[in-house]
Amino acid sequence: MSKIERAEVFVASPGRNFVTLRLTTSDGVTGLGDATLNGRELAVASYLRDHVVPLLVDRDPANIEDIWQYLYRGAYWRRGPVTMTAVAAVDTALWDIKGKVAGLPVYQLLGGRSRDGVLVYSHASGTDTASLLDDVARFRDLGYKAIRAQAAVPDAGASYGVRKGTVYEPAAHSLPDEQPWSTEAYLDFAPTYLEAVRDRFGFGFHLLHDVHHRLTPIEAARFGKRVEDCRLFWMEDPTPAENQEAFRLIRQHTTTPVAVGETLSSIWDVQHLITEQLIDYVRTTVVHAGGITHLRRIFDLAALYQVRTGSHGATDLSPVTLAAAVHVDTAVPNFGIQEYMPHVAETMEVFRSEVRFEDGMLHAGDEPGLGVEYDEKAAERFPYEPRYLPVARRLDGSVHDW
Ligand code: KDG
Ligand code: MG
Repeated sequence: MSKIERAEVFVASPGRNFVTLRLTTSDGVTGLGDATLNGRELAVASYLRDHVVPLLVDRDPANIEDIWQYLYRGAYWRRGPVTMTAVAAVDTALWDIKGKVAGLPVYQLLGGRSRDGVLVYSHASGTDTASLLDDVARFRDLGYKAIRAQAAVPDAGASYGVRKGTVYEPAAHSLPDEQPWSTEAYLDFAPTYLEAVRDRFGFGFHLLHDVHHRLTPIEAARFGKRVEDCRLFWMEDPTPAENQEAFRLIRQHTTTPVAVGETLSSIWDVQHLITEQLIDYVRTTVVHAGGITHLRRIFDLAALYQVRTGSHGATDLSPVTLAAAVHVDTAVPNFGIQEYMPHVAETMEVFRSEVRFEDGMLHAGDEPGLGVEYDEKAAERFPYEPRYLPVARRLDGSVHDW
């Protein structure tokens, strides 16, 4: 019987921080898992090194489900982003190993190909409407068939999702950047730039928008109703999702589709959103929702209720997660769309990935496993740097959801 012989946790910052788990079996097969939790990286690294690695050594890497159950139920303290990211890293690495042992790409182990490629959306942004329109034009020229649009709200400081220079990286400071927020200014302005995008470019591509948890349910209902003529593919995270019931109010008022899930880590967190059809797209990801095993379980539940997938894919999810996501997306029947923000060159020096972008779609490649290699020598040139996500404050100084 093959055994897990070694489990190594790498923390490095090639362009941004990533935590990566590498498992090696007694037969010399390696598997990679992403364990990055933006702004809380070392908590997951410690959870893995101090509490999970000692449990893995000598286990049979073939028993993915049993190891998943052991780490989830066996911890007693289960769920939550730190735990589920650590479990995800192990699970993803085990699927990578299983693919390599079988000589098959992971999507084949998940039931094979359901589609030719994986439709992606990327991020256009601007400091005002005119620069947003230029950016949308650029993404259309690059071949994207789906584009998310975000612009800076006048007089409300740094809005979510607006790029400075060539790369959007919100976790840019060694302590949280505090950014002002005005709901009133956003509600007045955001619909106007979404309308300007449709006026200028028409309806021949998918348009998305991320509200990023900033509105109350009734404000979100008003926003969704106001932008119905823009025919958004989705409005994302219109209100925080701790209270799943909150989405019922939004649903009662608008036909704008709703996407939720990037901060949620288990099937229980999305259970009512899915079974009561309060959302249209579930955005849970491999890395933050317990790996391929648990994500597949969420997606299968979603399929019963005509909820489609739309996995989170910002650059704080490493190329290992992106590859794993594209394998899952290739196989599941209820795939909707995949978020895609290309990683910077330093990141791709450390992670060599088979995933390819072509004509608005990502393709997984046919290498056995996930098709990603980690260059630990290259990673040594990029030591970990403490970085936090921003914190939002209303104009009266009180803390708001970022
Ligand atoms: O780490 C936080 C980011 O991944 C998040 O803010 C990005 O909302 C996001 C998105 O939709 O990509
Ligand atoms: Mg988002």
